[in-house]
Amino acid sequence: MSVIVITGANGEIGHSLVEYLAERGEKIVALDLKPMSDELSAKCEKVFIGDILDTSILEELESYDIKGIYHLAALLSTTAEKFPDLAQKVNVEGTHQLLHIAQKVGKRRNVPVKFLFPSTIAVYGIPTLEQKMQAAAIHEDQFLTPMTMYGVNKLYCEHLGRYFADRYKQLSHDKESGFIDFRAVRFPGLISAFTVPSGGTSDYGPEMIHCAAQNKHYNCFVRPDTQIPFMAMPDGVRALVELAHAPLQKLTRKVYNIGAFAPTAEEFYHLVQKAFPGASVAFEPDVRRQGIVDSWCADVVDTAAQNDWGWKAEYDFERTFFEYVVPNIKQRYA
Ligand code: AKB
Repeated sequence: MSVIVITGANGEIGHSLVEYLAERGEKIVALDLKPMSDELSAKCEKVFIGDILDTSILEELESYDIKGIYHLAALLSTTAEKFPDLAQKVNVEGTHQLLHIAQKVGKRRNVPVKFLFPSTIAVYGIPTLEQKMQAAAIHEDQFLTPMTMYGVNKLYCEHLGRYFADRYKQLSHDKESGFIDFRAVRFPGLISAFTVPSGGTSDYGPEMIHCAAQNKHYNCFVRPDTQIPFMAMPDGVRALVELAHAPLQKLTRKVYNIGAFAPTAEEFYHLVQKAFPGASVAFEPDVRRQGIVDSWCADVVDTAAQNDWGWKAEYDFERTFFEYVVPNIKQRYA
């Protein structure tokens, strides 16, 4: 029985991904630091609760016939900035360990393990706001000088994945590379109706929505003119799974931008008001978090993903609010 491993299964993307894959009959082995709900656990063959660096868990993981890994466990940008050394351990060493497992399992089964890696727009670091607005939508190979530990970690892991896939132990006599099929998407800020994000810097968008849905006031920590790309969670999950299923020969790169919509914080606020009339929001920028978001791109060019594996977001900004967020979130906070 071959399984799919999902790390960070209890996180924002993990929740939706477990449900999506379980509905399609996949056997899931989940790992998370925090216990999962009974409902979510019931959708998995096996649940490991513990640290991504726990060697006993990693050894047990390796004994499974793993066909794919979605390695979602990570500290996001704001948390990683507060605890950069921990971020290095979790984000980089955790990925390194998982790549090792994938390589060994791929070699044992003689079938490459698909390794899906959620990277991020935080890998971009644009020096000034003027350059950011001038550049507008950017390609995968521009401005790769991240200004956060999280961005640095993720960019390094993109390279680590490529190295493990193509050149791992390239001077050894035995064949050691070719046992991992590494693929990554650079996620924009994600909006989920079911989970509240924590530790990210794109969190102002979803936080504004979740506060409005609960009739709570929200102090937005960025300026109204702040612009970065966002995406509805169902599109984010679908992107990962569609990339996983894309024929390898069609892929011209290992790491892809994926875009959906790119509103300013003010546009976000206007739509929140339309969806939740009476929403109370004040803009009280936090200089340091603002600096992080200002270094990220205003939007992305995702033509490579469109051309290579047919990527197309199904949810635009309005549809995200009125067909996904509002009906589900109202139920959640009813
Ligand atoms: C964060 O804000 O850290 C994440 C991201 C953009 O990758 N949501």
